Amino acid sequence: MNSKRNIENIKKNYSLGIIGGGQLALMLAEAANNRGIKVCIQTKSSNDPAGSKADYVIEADPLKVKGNKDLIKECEKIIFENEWIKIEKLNLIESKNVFVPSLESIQPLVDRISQKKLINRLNIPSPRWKSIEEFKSLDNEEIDSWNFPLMIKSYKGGYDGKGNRKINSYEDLNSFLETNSDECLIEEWVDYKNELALVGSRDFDGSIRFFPLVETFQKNNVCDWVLSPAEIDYDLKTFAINIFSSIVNELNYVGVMGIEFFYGDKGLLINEIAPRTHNSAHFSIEACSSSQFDQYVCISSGIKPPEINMHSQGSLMINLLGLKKNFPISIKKRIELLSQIKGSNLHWYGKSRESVGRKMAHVTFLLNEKNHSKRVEKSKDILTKVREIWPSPND
Ligand code: AIR
Repeated sequence: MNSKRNIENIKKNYSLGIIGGGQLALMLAEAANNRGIKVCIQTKSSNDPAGSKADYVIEADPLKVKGNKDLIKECEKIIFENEWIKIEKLNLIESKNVFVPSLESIQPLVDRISQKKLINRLNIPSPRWKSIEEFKSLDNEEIDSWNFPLMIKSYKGGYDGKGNRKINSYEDLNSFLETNSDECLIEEWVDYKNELALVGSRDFDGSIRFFPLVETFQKNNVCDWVLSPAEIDYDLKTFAINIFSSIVNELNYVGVMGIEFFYGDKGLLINEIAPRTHNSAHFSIEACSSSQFDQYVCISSGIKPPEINMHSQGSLMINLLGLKKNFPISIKKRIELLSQIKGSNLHWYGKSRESVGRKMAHVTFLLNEKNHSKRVEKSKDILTKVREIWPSPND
């Protein structure tokens, strides 16, 4: 792999700093290691997943500005592993131009309300929504037009369905509005057929590169497995690509972004935008000429990112979530057994604590069948084998 660095006059100790130390930071640090790029991370503890792959760890809560400043002192460019950041505080830091993407471009995406406002402003199809305030001022007739069930979503930190709640009736709605309505919005319920996701990158020159559009399969709001590529027609794919491009261009966004879509009778609707690397493109580590982590590392370190091509006809990525304490097969054994399945590429995140539903690892298989339905068939076979060893806690 080409490890030539293009940043001229690197004056600081590390080329890249990462705010956060979870599995996404781990895979970013691995991508940086592959290119010989030195990384420093800011995370609570060196024992966090990315700790083992970083050249240096600033042990500080990613939300603490003192740690952010220390990171800036050490690193040429700073990237984010997730959007749980305090933009207002980061904006006050003098050398804020070290962040990739810039704070201005990430700002509208860090909370759900501003995300939805952006989506509406660009006229991109998405589920109808209202803030709680606005909803409270509707009259009964207007509320009737919304139909139950409704979806309540929290403004922030709502990944993997955390903070989501289904409202089935007026009684539910009233008790919700009376008690804990702060920092939430109300969304119409969407009956979709498929969930799709598109991850891509945009570099400083404005060039956009895409990973294949994928189909994601969720259980209990959490991604269970991902099939790449999704079987969709050309028009739909073009529409998704146009949506992605409109958003990154509008924001002058540089880095990697993931967009989750619903697809059904109402066509393609944006569910959510993730201003970061995304679970739905983990397959790119094995299946593509450059992974989503490699793209972000290259772009932020001044290396021209490689074009993205898929090495195989398709791929299957399966999430391995934490199980109950008394699960009969130990983690060590589960990993050993999964590694023995032919074609498995296991990524263990090194989390010290297994709790139910926590993302602990994932496994990717390349699929060589030329035909989509054959790839689905093969995926179902593999899923059965994997789930015998490591079931989903959401089954
Ligand atoms: N993450 C961030 N947004 C969505 C996801 N999946 C990743 C980040 C973060 C980690 O999940 O890498 O650090 C947190 O995982 P956990 O298990 O500690 O909640």
